[in-house]
Order: sequence, then C-alpha cells, then structure tokens
Amino acid sequence: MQTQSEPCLASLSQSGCATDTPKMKTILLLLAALFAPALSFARPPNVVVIFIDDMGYGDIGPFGATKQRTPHLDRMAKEGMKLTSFYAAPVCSVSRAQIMTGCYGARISVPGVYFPGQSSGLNQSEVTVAERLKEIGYATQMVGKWHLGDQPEFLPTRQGFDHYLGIPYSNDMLKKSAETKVPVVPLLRDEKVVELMDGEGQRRMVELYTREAVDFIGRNKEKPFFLYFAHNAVHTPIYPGAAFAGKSQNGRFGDWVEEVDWSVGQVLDTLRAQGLDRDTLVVFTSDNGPWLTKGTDGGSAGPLRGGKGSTWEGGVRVPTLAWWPGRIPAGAVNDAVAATIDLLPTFVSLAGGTVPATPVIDGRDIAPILFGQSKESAREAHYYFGNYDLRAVRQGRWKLALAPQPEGMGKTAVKTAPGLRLYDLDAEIGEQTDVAARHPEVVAKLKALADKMAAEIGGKTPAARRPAGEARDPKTLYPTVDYVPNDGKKAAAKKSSAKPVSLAQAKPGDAIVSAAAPQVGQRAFTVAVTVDTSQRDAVIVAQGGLIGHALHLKGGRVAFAVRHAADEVVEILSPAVVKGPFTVTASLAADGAMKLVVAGQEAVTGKAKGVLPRQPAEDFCVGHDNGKLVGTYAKVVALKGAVTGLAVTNP
Ligand SMILES: [Ca+2]
Repeated sequence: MQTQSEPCLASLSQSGCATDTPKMKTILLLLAALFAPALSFARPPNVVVIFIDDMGYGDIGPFGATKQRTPHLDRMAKEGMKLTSFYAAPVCSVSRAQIMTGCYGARISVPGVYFPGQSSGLNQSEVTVAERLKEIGYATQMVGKWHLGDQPEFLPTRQGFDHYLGIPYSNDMLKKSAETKVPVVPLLRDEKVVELMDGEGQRRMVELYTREAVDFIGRNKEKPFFLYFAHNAVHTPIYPGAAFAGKSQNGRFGDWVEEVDWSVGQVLDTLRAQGLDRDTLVVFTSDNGPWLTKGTDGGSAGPLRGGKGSTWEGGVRVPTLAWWPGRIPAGAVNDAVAATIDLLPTFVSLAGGTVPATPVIDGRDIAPILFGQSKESAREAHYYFGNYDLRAVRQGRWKLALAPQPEGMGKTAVKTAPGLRLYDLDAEIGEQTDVAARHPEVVAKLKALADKMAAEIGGKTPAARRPAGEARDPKTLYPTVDYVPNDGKKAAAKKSSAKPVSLAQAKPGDAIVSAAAPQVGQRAFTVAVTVDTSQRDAVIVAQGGLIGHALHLKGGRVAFAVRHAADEVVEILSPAVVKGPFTVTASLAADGAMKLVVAGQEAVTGKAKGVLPRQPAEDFCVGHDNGKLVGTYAKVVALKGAVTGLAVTNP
C-alpha cells in the first residue's frame, strides 16, 4: 500500500520536471507546503459515517432545533464543520445506495424503497465504498439499517463489510412471525437472524447498535477502519429507549433524537478515549427529510419546503456535520453543494486510494471543502431525482425545478405552474418565489445540464443506467404470515365486508351503470382488490368522470385518485413498484382522508376535499375507463391480467 503523500508529491514533481527552474521549484515547494496539512497523514484516517433515518434539516441543535437537546451534536459542530447544502435522496434505499456507490440511485437502478422478501437489491457487481476501503486495508463494519436488499446475495457482508449487526430494512417493515404471530423485524449478525424484534423490542435498538459501534472502535485501534453506523431511528414507529422516553420537550420523536445524540456522544467519546480523534473523520447526516404526514412522530425540515419523498429542499437537504479535530477547521460552516454521492470518492482519496474512471460514478472528492480550502461545489451541478425522473437541478445558488411535485410522501403535487421554475436559494431557502422570468439565461443553462443528465440516467430509456441485482426465489429472512400493517383497520375492514356490493365476479372489461354501481357519493368507502398483471401502466378500476375515483398502475406503482372536479384531483401513490399478484386497499374517509395499502407495503395517506359530492354519473369500470378520465392517467391502458376479490364497501 502506498502512503498518502507519495502519489501526490510524485504528481506534483512530474508536472514540475519539465521546467526545472528555481522559480518553479519555489512554487512547487510552496504548493507542497500548502497541501501538506491535507495530504500527509501519519496513517490513512479512520472513517465513521453516522447515518440517521428520516431526520429533518431542523431536527438538531446545530441546525436550529430548540425542542430537543442535542449537546453532543452541538459540540461536534463546534469542533467541526456544518455542511448546510448537503444532499441525500428523497427516500431511504436510494440514499443508502448513493453512499455505498457514489452514484445517483437512477444510475444503478435503485429508484425507490426495497421491501422484505423483494427479489431486487443493489447489484453485487457495484463496487461499494466498503469494498474500496477494504482493498486498501481497512477493517470494515456496518451497524444498523442496510436497506439495499434482504436476499443473502445483497447483504452488507457481500458488499465489503467484514461484519454486520442490524435490521436490514426499515423498522416499520414488521411482518408477523409464522411462529409467534407477532409482527417483528429481524436483527442480523452478519448473515444470520439472531433475534426477531417486536415493536417494544426496538427500544433497545439504539443502545444495542451503539455498543456494537463502540466495541468495534475499541477492537481496531491499530488498523484503519471504516464504520458505517446507520441508525433505524428516527423513522416511525418511534421507540426511544427507556432512559430517554418522556425526557425531551418534543414528545417521543424528540426523545429519540436525544437518544441518537447520546449515541453520537458515545462514538466521539470513544474515539477521544482511544486517542483516535485526530485520526478519524466522522460524518453525521440523514438519509432524507422528515416524514411530514406522520405529524408529531415526524421531524422538522426547519426553514425548508417539503419533506421525505419530495425533491423540494426539505425532502433531500439534510443536517450534516463533519468532524476531524486538527484537520477540519473547528466551528466552520460551508454552504458548498455536496452530497452523499461525494462520500465514496472523498473517503477513498483520503485513504490514499483511487477511484477508477469506470464504472462511472457521480460523486467527487470533497476533501477541499471539508478542510476549509474551498467553498465551491466539487461538481458542476447537483441533480434531484424522484425515482427515475429528474425533478430539479442546482448549481450554486440557483435551483431549477423541472416539474410540479408533491411536498412529501402521501402529499399531492403542489399546483405550481407546470413549466420550469427557478429558485434563488441564497435569497430564499424556502422556495416560494419563482424567478425564472427574471433570469432566462440561468434557466437555459440549467435546463441544458438537466437534459444531458436526464438522457444519461433518467427516465425510461437512459443511455448509461446499470442494472439492479435480481435474486431468484426471493424469500423473507424468517417465516412470516401475511401481514397487513394496521391490525385495527384490518379488523374494521372485515366487519364492513359483511355487506359488500357484489363485484366478486367482476373482470377486466366489465362496466356497471351508475345506479347499479357501488354507492360512493356523500359517504366513505373502501375499495379492495387483488390484481395479477405484469403491466406497469393500466387502469384497475375507474368509477365516474369529473367526479369519481380510480385505482391505476403508474410506472409499476399503484395510484389511488379521488376527483372532485375537472381540475381537482388528489392522487396518492404506493411507495414501491409491485410485481405479480398484489392486494390493494384504498379508502376515502368521511373527512376526505385517503389511505392506500398495497401488497402490505407502508400505508400511504393523503387528503381529498371530502367525500364525493354525489354518486358519479358514469359507469363503474373494471380494468378500463369508458368515459371522461377519472384518474390521472393520460390515456386509458386496459388491464391485461386478473382481478379477484373486488369489493367496494361503506363503513
Ligand atoms: Ca428514510
């Protein structure tokens, strides 16, 4: 292994050899002196990433939180650097793929969230940051939430980590154990399930993880190490440990933030106690913005607009701190645009390695930003993807939004003008004022950048996207029984199914006239159906026209639309692409609350104006829409496949 200083000095003297003048030598010496503090390490630095789940831009003290106390993060910021324009992705798995690979999720076919037992995951052929550091001689350990596939071939131990302890996906992805019938998540040690953890069991999670992280540091004093510490906290359901429950001024969410802060303190204190603080870079950040529809169980994006699931700033700009006493200037603040994709090249470069030109990565080395030598982004622009769609691009102070978008998961697209919108983030961080008309040259420049990136890795036919990993015969990590996330709702649905409208034999192509159709005017209703199709876009059911509701497939996900008028439609979208037979339950409550549960995935909620004002005049159509379009599909694609167990019930 080469030491860090050799290649750099070699490259400096190479460029100087051709002009071997005293003046040039002086310049070279000056240059060497200038860069020496950043480059000549006694040893490659240890690297620790502390990654929080669903923590918003406004959730910790250094970023303005006042309700919960975060003394350890406050100290970390005081001793290190606050990165105020640091970006993750809108949802969990994508952010994690970005850290691991240095690529936008769209480049490596990680567009959304993985679910337990899903066949796909991060492709094993991708070279992760753990693999890159391991080949340089690092000890590598992961603790916590992986979320890049739960099939054996996708686990952390197959992607460069010597060891792993954690829940391999989100803490709300509980499935009923076949044995105990209790909803649980699996705790893995390396590749083995060592515990099935129920909800209350999660109260031990932060402490358990922290102990593992601290032990790992203690065991690896002599050798450079990479610790990827990805908390499941502070994602719902919120389960603060016993020592923290009820202690904050911000409910159980604040309690859990305070516990995470304690955990950060444990890690930093251990580094200090072991005398490793001056040899260790610690980055603290979050995977996406706050989950706004969770109310007090969701965090805060502070001054930013939107939250998790959105490419408004609140969905993707995350509270980030970098700490390395003696290297990173204390108390520094840097607003240069940087992102999780930049961590891989930065860590590899600090470790004295190089990232080959192929396979292409999107991130760049941000060491000059961390060391206070640059206030400029290391990249020409930052690109905001929502799934595979490029939604916005930022360069410096300017952000060009390419399409209307929801403010978060379960929220509807904001009715902004459908054209290009330009925001001046330096002037107004909250993205309210569209200044596109005043800066046509900026719009044109950013649009050209966006078009280029979209052609490369965005949309349906990108030039340079690499494939996802696909596992054969996927199964869950432990035997489960089918589980619908909300037991209360399940029981209610069962009760009301005593008087279903008779649709059980309905099949694609059927249409039922209004009077004989399920009654959905001025009342709450629930549509339940099982669909088996390989289509990505198709109508499942559509009732009505200018007033009505519809279920349809949109890019492989299920959409539930409620329309009150021609231009008044609210649509919510299931979180992940579905395959094979899947169940759908969609309901509109008396107060307009919408809920969609697909294939046992996380429920998605939304808010329509209220119940439908009257029974829709148009037909109830199965697998097509024969009148005015009620859903948000541009044209009707008939469903090819099977629809079973269709029922529309009123509670
Ligand atoms: Ca998340």
